Amino acid sequence: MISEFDTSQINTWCPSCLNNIALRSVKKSFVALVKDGLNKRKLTVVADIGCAGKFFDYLNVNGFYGLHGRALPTAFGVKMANPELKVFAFLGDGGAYAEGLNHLVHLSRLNPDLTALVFNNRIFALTINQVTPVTEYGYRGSTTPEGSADHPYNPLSVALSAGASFVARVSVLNPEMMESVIKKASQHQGFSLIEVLQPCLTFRPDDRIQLQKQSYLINKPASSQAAAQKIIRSWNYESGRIPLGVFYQQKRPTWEERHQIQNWRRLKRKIGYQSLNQKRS
Ligand SMILES: Cc1ncc(C[n+]2csc(CCOP(=O)(O)OP(=O)(O)O)c2C)c(N)n1
Ligand SMILES: [Mg+2]
Repeated sequence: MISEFDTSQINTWCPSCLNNIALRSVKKSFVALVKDGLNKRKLTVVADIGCAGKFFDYLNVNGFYGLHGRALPTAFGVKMANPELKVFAFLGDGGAYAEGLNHLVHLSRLNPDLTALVFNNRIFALTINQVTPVTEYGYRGSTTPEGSADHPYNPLSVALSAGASFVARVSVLNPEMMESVIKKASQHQGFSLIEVLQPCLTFRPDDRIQLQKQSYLINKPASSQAAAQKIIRSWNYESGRIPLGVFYQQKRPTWEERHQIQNWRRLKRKIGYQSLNQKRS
């Protein structure tokens, strides 16, 4: 039952925010994971700061609020400390693609077994409508009244180049697909990146229509990294058709496997803090 993941927190998203649809998909995916045998206590959410971070407020699971832009290294630390946890990071496009871009690159490269859900509304929404690195040229936001003078970059392409082993894009307007991709990502052994297109109805209401008109589903993941780059780069975050689906999935050793983290955790270290202090004095 999805109500087992409800909390008593007051919902402070804007009325009718499409994140509410996504929240339902997330809860349904969590129900399915528990049904498949995952201990609910092992489900762990690490949240960034922003509207996207608030998912954690409305999910009755263990977790941690990171600093803005730092949900990914925090999630990685949680996983390192206890590899038995099933870790999901919730962050926005600002947190993932601006402040936290370096972490996205390194987690893609290092491949720890955790899932990142990046809610992309193409603005810093909670701080009221500033451009992020995936906002299009010409966008009039609160700090760009004359229109943004900069073009976006393609973060999924960067993540793939850095070695991401699972790269997908879904839309909050297609909750069944979102649910199924979350399931696939959580079954994937390694770092899975899901970009969730989430039109902000308050500041960018036209995005909803654009997403409806311009998005299309791809059939299956690309068979090579080069083919995945081609499909990912077919949308430049400004104009044109928007592909949705799992673009790339590759089995390769996780960070935990390569570092034999199970053995590592059993090591008993004698650090000798006292002698360190003596040397200093
Ligand atoms: C280090 C730091 N920088 C800036 C902020 C201010 N801040 C809080 S939420 C936010 C916007 C977040 O945007 P995004 O990550 O895209 O999430 P959204 O609100 O759009 O879901 C910002 C800039 C902060 N809290 N901490
Ligand atoms: Mg945002």
